[in-house]
Amino acid sequence: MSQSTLFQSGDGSQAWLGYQPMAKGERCDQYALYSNIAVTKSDDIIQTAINELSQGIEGLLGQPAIVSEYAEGTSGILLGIFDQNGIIDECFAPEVRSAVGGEGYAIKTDSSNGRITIGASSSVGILYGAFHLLRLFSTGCAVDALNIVENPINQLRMINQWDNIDGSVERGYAGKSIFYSDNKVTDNVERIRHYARLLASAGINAISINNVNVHRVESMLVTQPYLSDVARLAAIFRVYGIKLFLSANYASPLEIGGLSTADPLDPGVRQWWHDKAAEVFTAIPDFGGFLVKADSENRPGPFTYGRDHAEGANMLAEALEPFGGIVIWRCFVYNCKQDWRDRSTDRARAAFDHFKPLDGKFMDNVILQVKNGPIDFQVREPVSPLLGAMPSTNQVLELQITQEYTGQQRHLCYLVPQWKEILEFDTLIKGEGSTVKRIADGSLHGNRYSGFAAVSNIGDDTNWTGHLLAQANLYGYGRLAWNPELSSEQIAEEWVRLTFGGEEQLVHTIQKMLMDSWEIYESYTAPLGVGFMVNPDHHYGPNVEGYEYSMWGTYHFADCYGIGVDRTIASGTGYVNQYVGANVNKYESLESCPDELLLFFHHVPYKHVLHSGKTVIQHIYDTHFEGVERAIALSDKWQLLSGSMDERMHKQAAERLAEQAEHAKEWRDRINTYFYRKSGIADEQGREIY
Ligand code: GCV
Repeated sequence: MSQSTLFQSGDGSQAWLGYQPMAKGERCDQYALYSNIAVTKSDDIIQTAINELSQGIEGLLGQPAIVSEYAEGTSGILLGIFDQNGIIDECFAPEVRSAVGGEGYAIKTDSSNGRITIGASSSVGILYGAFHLLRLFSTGCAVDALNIVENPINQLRMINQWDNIDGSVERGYAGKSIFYSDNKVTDNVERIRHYARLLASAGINAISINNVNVHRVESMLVTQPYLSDVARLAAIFRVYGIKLFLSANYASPLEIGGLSTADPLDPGVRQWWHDKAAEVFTAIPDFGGFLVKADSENRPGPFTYGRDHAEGANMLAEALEPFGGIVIWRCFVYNCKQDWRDRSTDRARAAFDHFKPLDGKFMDNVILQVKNGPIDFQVREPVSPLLGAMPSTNQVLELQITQEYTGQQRHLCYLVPQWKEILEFDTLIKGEGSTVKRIADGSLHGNRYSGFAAVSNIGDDTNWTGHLLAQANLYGYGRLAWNPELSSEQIAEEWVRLTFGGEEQLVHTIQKMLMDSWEIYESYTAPLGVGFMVNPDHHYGPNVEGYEYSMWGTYHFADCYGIGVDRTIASGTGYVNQYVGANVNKYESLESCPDELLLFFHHVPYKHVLHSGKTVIQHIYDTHFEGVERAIALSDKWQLLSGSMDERMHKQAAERLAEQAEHAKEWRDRINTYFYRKSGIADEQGREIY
């Protein structure tokens, strides 16, 4: 490999915006034609686009870009908004201009006058167009005949930080918060600005900056002096086209407002929130609104006052409405004080049972945020039946980028393939084609608001995500939220090229490692969709009975005869009935239930034969033995890449992959031993089980 293709200055801190110097040659000469940047009219966001283009061009070509105002005949990259300047309009046919939506853009090369024009109907469209062009440059694409029109498919493309003001991050696996330390908003905003760049470059347009579990000090983010600090952060994100939201504590009127109640129907409470909204919007005129976790896992909410979720959410929505704000209300509501002996309470049923009856009762500026599965971001779950089940209510899909249950960024688990499966799932709610992606993009029900939200996976670790390769999940989330039609392979390849350069062997090795990783992780952890089997509280590492007798409702019911949760209509909790049409029969019947979800829906004997032809017990043994071999192979493949990237980056991932291989053995041995002892059935291949 030539020296110039190496990623030279890498410690992972630049993530996918490294812009390493290109090798001299044809492509480099082609890009050099576009190292002038001309602009017809600027503002803060367009200025951001110019800065990004300048930085990218300088990094890639090794020479500074020249920025100027557009003058007749200027060549290079031309930026402008439609209907403001004839020169921009002339570049694009009227039908192209009208096809570009609020956040979209068009890019066109006119090689006769050496110009690439980025046109949009808004400044943020120009910024997204600039990042698109930089992506093409950084991945070595030809730019001499561009004719691109792009619009985001999803409206809300949001990131949720679970950061606490003491500097910790709930379910954070990459160091401390970049936003807070010692009960203060940080003054060190450079890292936050860089984060905004990363997010915008992947297409993110909204962020909530504090944990949904809002404790006492965080509750005061809506009051001075904290509010001025929040406004400072909002300004950083604003120039990247990202709207700022706060997670709100439902009991704020009581806890920080000096009132004796937080009852949503109480006039004093309503007035308190109205005044609060006015104060926040005075400080941050383009504030997004509140994200709320209420009556969930011991957080306060309207239930305390005998009110339902619609009454609870609408009270906040009314307060925010005059200012254009929205309420994002989470549906992660279930009984977290369950008794394992009570077989009629099923955590999986809870969100649907709580919210479905409220369809049509929420105000227009309320959005319900629904986790992708009915339990909690397991390596394998069915799609939540609540998604799409409330046609008259705005919904967004919630994903988890942080790998709480998928290896905590110590194991490699590229989640984009999992998210793709979720998006392609056909709910059948309005007949065939009622896929989750059409619920998320709003086209199925035509709601006012829709989109994606996801829990971030970053912290103050140098490489942002702890495991270097976990950056692919953050990048992939943004790209998928922008365009769910992109394939997992495409996104992986794009990310690898941007992060490590374009050496083909390296690109294909890392892409393949990413693509295999979800299946590998699943194979040595909880089998066949049953979930959990992790250590309580921190959720890392195997513990088959870690949650089996606790209050959280996450049981597998393994005994000496069999395993799995009977959620059928015929003999179980009836959860299956929350699905629609053929999906009901698919999950209800043992014959048609997919193997990978079998134990989520059915309790079966260990000798039950899967569609694969194996018994459940043999499947457990085989996948756990194979999973370890495959985890070791991941580590070996990475070793072969030593020398083809900066040693620091190589080392970061090498250490994690080695740990994964070791830890996979622990998973294998604990799971296999447990089920061997429970079932008394030996491995057909006589492998070592303790
Ligand atoms: C922020 C799970 C996690 C919690 C998280 C909760 C939620 O229970 O373990 O850390 O709390 O989900 O999504 O609200």
